[in-house]
Amino acid sequence: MKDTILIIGACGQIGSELTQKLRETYGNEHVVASDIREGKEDLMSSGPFEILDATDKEGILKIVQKYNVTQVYLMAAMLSATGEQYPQKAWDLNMNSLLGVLELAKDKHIKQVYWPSSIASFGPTSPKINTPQQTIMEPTTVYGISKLAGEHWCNYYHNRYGVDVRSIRYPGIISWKTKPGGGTTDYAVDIYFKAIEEKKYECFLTENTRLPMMYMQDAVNATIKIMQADASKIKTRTAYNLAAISFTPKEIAAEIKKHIPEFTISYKEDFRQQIADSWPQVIEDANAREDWNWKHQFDLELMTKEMLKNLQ
Ligand code: AKB
Repeated sequence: MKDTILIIGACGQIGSELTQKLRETYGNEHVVASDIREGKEDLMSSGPFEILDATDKEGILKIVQKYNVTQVYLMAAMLSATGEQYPQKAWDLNMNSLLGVLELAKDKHIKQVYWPSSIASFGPTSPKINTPQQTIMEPTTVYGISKLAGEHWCNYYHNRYGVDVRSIRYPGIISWKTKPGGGTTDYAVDIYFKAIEEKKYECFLTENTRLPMMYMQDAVNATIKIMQADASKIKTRTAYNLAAISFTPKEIAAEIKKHIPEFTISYKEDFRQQIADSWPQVIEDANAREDWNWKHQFDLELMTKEMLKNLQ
């Protein structure tokens, strides 16, 4: 029997592009998109769409039964910057949604779960350069705490109940179709929009703040690849480090300037600087490359060309 997939949080930055790619791969009717509110027309009309609160376990079960869902991609989350404004809400959304889906998998309503973790699960005491898969992890944001706790819940449900749950620690994701909301790495998306619209950008991080990043196409490919891998290849059941590019605001601005010479950048740091300073600068991801053959395609140069071409 062909898999039927449910995406929770399908209207978000990653969810929307993941839905599109999964529909291309598995067929529109086999990919059910859901979100707490309506999204873009093409996402809602190209296949089944349901309004769903990610923390409503019974609501999820109803949809799982209605469509005979076998796999769930749980993409709904409150990100790092918004999480610091609403710590309780961030914990509630990020944790209760995951625990509900893991319970449904434990009770055999679904066969496979994807849940994203993040570089935010590391903290200021983790090594900043070539941050290994296993190292000190003492996150200081509520988002990071929820991601680290979530990773261990995934590992627990796998070890104790045999749940097939898979996860990646995403870096900042850069895309042009749907803007991210409430993250610390969002500047690396906004900068392209502003470069086209206004030829200038005021950055909320300082010029030399280096963070791990990735182009959306690579992130979506990695997500589908880890889910399609044979279960025997998935040796890490917390979450895999995943790396592509690391750059600073100054470096991305210099790359944009090659295409838009009049572009200028200025810097005015805010509370997000402290969050960025607590995260790794460059991630080491040998395990993902070895275990399930992960490879990235986009570097800063290629990504910048794609972003500007599509936004123009
Ligand atoms: C954020 O900035 O909060 C996210 C992330 C790195 O998980 N993009």
